[in-house]
Amino acid sequence: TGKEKWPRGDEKIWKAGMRGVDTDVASITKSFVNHVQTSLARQAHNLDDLGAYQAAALSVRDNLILNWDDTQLTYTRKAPKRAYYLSLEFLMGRTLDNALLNLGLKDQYKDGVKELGFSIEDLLDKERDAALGNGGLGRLAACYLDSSASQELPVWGYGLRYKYGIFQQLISPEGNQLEAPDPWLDNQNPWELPRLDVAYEVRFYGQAERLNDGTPRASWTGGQEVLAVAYDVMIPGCYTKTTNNLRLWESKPKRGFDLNSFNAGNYEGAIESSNSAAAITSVLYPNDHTSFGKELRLKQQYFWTAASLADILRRFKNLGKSITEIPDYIAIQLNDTHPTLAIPELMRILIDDEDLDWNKAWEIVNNTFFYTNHTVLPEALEKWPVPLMEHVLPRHMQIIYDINLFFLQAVEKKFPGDRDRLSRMSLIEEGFPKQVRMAYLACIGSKKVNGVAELHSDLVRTTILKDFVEFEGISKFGNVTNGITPRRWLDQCNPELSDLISKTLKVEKSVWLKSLDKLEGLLPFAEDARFRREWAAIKQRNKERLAHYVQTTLGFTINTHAMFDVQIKRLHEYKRQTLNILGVIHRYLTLKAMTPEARQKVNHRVVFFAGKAAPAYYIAKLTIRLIVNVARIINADPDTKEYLTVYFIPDYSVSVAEVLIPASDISQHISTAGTEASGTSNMKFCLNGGLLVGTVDGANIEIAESVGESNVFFFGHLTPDVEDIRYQHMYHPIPIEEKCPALANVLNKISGGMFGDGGVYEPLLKTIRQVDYYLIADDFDSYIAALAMVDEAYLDKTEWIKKSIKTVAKMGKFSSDRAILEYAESYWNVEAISVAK
Ligand code: OAK
Repeated sequence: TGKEKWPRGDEKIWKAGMRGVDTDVASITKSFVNHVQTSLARQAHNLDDLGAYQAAALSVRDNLILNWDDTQLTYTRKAPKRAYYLSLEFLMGRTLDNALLNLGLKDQYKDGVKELGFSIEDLLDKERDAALGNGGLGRLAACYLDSSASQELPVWGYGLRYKYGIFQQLISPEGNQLEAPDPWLDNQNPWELPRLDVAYEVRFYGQAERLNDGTPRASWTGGQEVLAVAYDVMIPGCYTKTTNNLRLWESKPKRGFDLNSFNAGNYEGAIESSNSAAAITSVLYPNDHTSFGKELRLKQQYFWTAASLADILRRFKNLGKSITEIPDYIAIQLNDTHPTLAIPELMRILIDDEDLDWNKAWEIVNNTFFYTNHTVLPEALEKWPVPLMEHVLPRHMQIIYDINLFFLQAVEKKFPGDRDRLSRMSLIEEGFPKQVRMAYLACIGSKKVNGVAELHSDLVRTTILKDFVEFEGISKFGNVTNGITPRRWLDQCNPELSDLISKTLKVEKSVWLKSLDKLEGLLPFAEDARFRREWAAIKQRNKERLAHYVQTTLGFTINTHAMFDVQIKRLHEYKRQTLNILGVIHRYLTLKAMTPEARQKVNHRVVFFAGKAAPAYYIAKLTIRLIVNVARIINADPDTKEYLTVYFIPDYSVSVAEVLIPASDISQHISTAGTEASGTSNMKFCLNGGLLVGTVDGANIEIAESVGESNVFFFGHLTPDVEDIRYQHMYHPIPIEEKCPALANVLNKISGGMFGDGGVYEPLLKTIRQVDYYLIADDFDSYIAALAMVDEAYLDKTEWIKKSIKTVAKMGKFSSDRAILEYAESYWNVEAISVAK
């Protein structure tokens, strides 16, 4: 009733019971043993590393839960404006190490488990990644949660609890990518709290009928109803009590199964409806930058946005405020267009359930949502077929039509008679079938729209949303350059470097990890020879750690005295892993043509690739096959293998990235100019002292502005030229032999069978020889020249280390703390709020 006395019984006894694990080693071991025996029902004599990991996790979790509880209570009592980050993907990776570091308990747990006969590293290694995302967009969401908690911002994430995350990647002996399911929940997940009592009904299909009673209301009935059940994941901030929440929804049938069908002997029918409900959150779609228009995907999007909004509004209603005050208490960030249905859904609630008039409802919606665009690639821009929408979400389709009508009326008023403009800007794209343009809906329904790096935000303003800028004014369209959390991407993945930085700056980690600009204090140490030696020694040990990983997982022995050159990211034509592997072949051919004496002067290089391809992306999979087979041939060539080797590391993941990134000397971010919205791994490499080889694209540009252009190896054509070059490809093509003989030679070697059956690669080679949409041939020579500059620079080890130090020193801007504070201050109007100790 809300009027009951709290707590029941004697408050003192309650308080005495509410305590976490004390942070001394003795208390930690006690709690560990207790969890082994009671929570896990296991014993000392049969406890393996997995069990020990679980016990450690449960013990750490005890403290997280108490912090989480205090945080949520503070939010409830103080009722600040809150922000909600809606993302279909959260690529969290592992949690235990991150939680230990954020709580400042790593050393104590290390000692504690050691006393009990375990090594903390072995335990950390037992944790499976929570891989509920494809790539950049999902990992960014995870970094933003970490930063929100660390900066004490009242932010919750909302997503889906997929039973299967991103597929596991296997590589067949021929070099083909094979996909296997990722049953990440099979060992139980200690980091989630099932909230079986927090559940909402979500409807699909059925009939929507306008009431036609002088209001815009309609009734939506029938169809399928499923249940959304909440699972909460605690998000600890760094050296703060603030522990935020990530709420993930699981779908369940509303009733166990249909008893009527069951009793009538229709067993399959009874089970089928229950299976169809469970299917909604069964698997993450493994597409990155492609939208397929599949019904189940649409159901995922609606299921998640409807449950999240219901939950957000229930919390808001507990405040006892008027419904029109929603924008004073709630900001909702849409992570790309995937949650755009939240816009018509909030309209539906305000109109059909709350009985507001259209304009009032639209004003509330318009002040509540914020939309971030993460790509300008046309194939990634979501469009939903109108017939599918009408079938699955009939009421929302009506609302979208109404939004469109009022919107186009306003456009017509501002630009009278401009029919072209109306059809360009319509939420409905004409065609067979008609389609709903989700980016446009997200744009007009939001208070602000932003891109994720300066160049990208400019492209959003001048290309895909140009008409909308002209109509709504430029001030609605901003930029928030992405960031990464320095907790995971420096302190956790590179502990030695993090310790050296603290020691050198004489600043506590609790301070500089949350004010990353402090890294600038490293600048003078670039001139300190002893410091440089320590810096280089750490890089060397990180290389050895990576070599050990490769040795134990793949069985290869790596030359750790070579330069480590890394490209790890989703496989995509625009990211141009092909350019890299073709460059490798070119280097190999050059080495082969040298005398043994000449070769001795060549910089030794180990090239690493890792990344997954969407299962249906044929060309991307072919690129993997090429890389694997080039590696097979080159690594076995006695003439050159000392100077050049290539590895494809299978099953790329957040935790694999944590091993690869600190070991790199250079990394490659070589997208065709104008195609990579931002990139975030570029930031991770630089923060770990690796230098960039890159195109003038995305956040590479801002990184170079910060660290100095002399510390980045740029190459390739610039964004404004790309369109003209593509035009030339179409209408005045130059044969590749003429345009780039070096590349033509490489392609011919592949066709000729140097790396196995050349015919296999024809479809891939054709994309370059014929259309070359991503400008491989146009950029090849300047790419090879950039790599030559890298070789040249690497000869002078002292200068190289100076570059590395200066780069790290200037990376402060790229902390996701800076980015999330920009969202909080300039977009959401949400303030930090501290949780009493
Ligand atoms: C995935 C699916 C649809 C639309 C965008 C994406 C995506 O992952 N975009 C990536 O977002 C990252 C975070 O903003 C950027 O750093 C990448 O450049 C961008 O490709």
